[in-house]
Amino acid sequence: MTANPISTSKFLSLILRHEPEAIGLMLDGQGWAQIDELILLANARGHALSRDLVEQVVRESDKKRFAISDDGLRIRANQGHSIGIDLALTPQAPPSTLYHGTATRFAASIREQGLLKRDRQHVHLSPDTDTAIKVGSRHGKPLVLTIRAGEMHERGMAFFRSENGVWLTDAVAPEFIDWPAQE
Ligand code: HQG
Repeated sequence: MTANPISTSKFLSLILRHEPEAIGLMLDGQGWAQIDELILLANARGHALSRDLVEQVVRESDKKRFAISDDGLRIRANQGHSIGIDLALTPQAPPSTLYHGTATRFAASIREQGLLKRDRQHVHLSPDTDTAIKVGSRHGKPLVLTIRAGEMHERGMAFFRSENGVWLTDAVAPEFIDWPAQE
């Protein structure tokens, strides 16, 4: 049974970003699920979920991973999807510099190919180095790359800012990446 906030957050990430069909849930084109339906379907498959638990996870998520609609009826993941969702974000000008946290083992490949979105819908960029170190540590020894986002934007690349402050773009070519001196 899924009952505590951390396992519930992981379960909601899986369902709302990657595999809604695992419990027979349908998301709309912008990634929203009906909360009542989500709860019913989850419970039917042995994942203890309640309105209170959903609200607690949304409220307490350290990265604001989820949003509840203004009418309180629907929930979606703010970013991180692998399935074809149009978050309907408006392109906006990024700060001149953003950061990407990765692991040292990916360095050679990134030098050659730049940053690719791989299984996700976007390349994820952080507004500060602390966040980038955390993101990179998930994959191994962290490596923080500096991305000249302002320059990319001037050259016509679109940037989006998700509701939880993650910057999203399609790809980052090697020429826009500055490497730390010791890498
Ligand atoms: C790497 C978390 C080799 C890329 C975080 C990363 C984030 C390459 C990995 C969000 C490459 C993909 C996303 C290339 C990229 N060669 N490796 N050409 N291009 N990579 O998990 O950015 O906790 O899909 O550097 O906070 O780590 O889930 O992306 O290391 O916002 O809410 O390929 O997930 O949020 O890994 O993380 P991921 P990410 P949550």
